[in-house]
Amino acid sequence: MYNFKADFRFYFITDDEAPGLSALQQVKIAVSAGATVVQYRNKRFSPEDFPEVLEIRNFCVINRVCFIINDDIVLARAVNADGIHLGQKDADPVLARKILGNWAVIGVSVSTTGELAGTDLSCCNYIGTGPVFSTSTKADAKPVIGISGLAEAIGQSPVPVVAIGGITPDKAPECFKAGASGVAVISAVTRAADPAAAAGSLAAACGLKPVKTAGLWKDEFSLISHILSGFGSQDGKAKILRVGGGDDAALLSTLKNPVITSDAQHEGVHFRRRWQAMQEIGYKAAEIAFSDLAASYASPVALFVNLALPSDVSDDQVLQIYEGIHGCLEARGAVLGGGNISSAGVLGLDLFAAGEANPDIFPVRSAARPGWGLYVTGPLGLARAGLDCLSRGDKEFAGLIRAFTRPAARFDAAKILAKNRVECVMDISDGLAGDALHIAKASGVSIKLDLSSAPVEPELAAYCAKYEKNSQGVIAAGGEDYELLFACPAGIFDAIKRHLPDAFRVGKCMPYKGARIYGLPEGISGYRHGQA
Ligand code: TZP
Ligand code: MG
Repeated sequence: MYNFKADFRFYFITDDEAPGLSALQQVKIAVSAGATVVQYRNKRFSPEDFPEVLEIRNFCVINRVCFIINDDIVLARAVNADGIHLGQKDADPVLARKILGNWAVIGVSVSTTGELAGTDLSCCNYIGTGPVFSTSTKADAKPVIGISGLAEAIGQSPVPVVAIGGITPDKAPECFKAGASGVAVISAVTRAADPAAAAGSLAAACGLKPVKTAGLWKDEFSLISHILSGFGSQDGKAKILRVGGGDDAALLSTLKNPVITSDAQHEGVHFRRRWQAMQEIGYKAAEIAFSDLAASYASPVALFVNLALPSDVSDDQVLQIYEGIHGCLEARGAVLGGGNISSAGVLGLDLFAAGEANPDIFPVRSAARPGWGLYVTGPLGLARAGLDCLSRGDKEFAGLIRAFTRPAARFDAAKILAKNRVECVMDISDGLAGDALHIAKASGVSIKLDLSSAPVEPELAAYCAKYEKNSQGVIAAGGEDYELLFACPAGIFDAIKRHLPDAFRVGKCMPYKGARIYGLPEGISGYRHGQA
């Protein structure tokens, strides 16, 4: 969810009667000036306007501006808008939530405290309150409420308040002083003699600076040549890739015992662009593809990336994704072997990683034996908590958020496990509860989880206290930590622990007893990517 105080400061609404400016032109002016939210408001909407709405939506997405549709839930759904704004006489917010889903921002107009008391705000993320000052833009506007009316509504509203109606750069500071999260404007920009200058003054009054806006990606071939040439020399590339990047296929010269794995990262399932920089999306996709190699004791050699590219991404953003991928490749001593770019509905990365096997040992999930302990290489639950913080717009726990956006594959730990000849290993991507089940099933054993001695990182403890979460539950269900889960005799674990002090015991393997997993904290199953 949004951090409304930061993300909703300058809320621009399109004007369907602005002289000489299309809605798209207005949006470009407002967003370049620094607007943080755009609402498409067109009381005379007709289907011919649809392509323009889509273009506005795409422009907002690539420039990280929240895009909201006025009144029309179906239009909001059709263009995949970030949210909807509803008047008192429009559709029910509960219906909007049902149609647009949990992530949608739902705003409702509430003019007076009387109206506030009579409105069901259970599905609502913010209210728009006004007219604070007199306005001629809305013919059927309610009576002016003034700063005192605004302050009164803010005092009583359970959700953030955006002030609206007759707001100009000189009046905006009073609204913020009264506690408004943002100011919404139409005419102060669209009817100004110089709309760009007016939008600039409004942004300044909101404490915002102009931004350099990005355009949409256009040409696959120029992107590919940038990707192939743009990232300096990859050390050792010539040694690994005899032919690659630009030809029909790559000829790898080094692999004796190839280990191949694939992974996917899709927008809306694994990541959201608002939560992560493009570089982080690329870096994480590559690192977690390599995490499967770490769990197999293999060393990364080459990565192949198929990029699914929707029309709401800019050239620069594509290059930023590859910058992240190359950052990971450099850190892991691997090369980009090739890939493909194709147009698509949603942004996605399908990755194939090739590695060289450890010649002595290849660990599997099916090697656990009754009597062995079940262990992990490091703290669990951090990434899931970080995902939850991102979805709440809570930036307090930077370490947790980092665990979600910048996970590290445990090649260092894999080396120690391999040296100690641990034969049963997997990486934890779906959460301890779900992944322990994979080991139990594959090995034909039952596993009794015991998290009573699991360490709770201080930041995770603070998060659990703040949101009244059971830390053992978060540890058991949390996914995407990419620590290694392994089973071995207790004596071997003692030797490992000397080199991996953060490793700890999470349970034990037993002969099959009728159920695969025992001892799950209450209400815990597995982890679903992208859902906190
Ligand atoms: N709702 C209350 S006042 C208003 C709306 C849509 C119009 C705001 O327009 P302006 O031009 O910023 O006063
Ligand atoms: Mg309306």
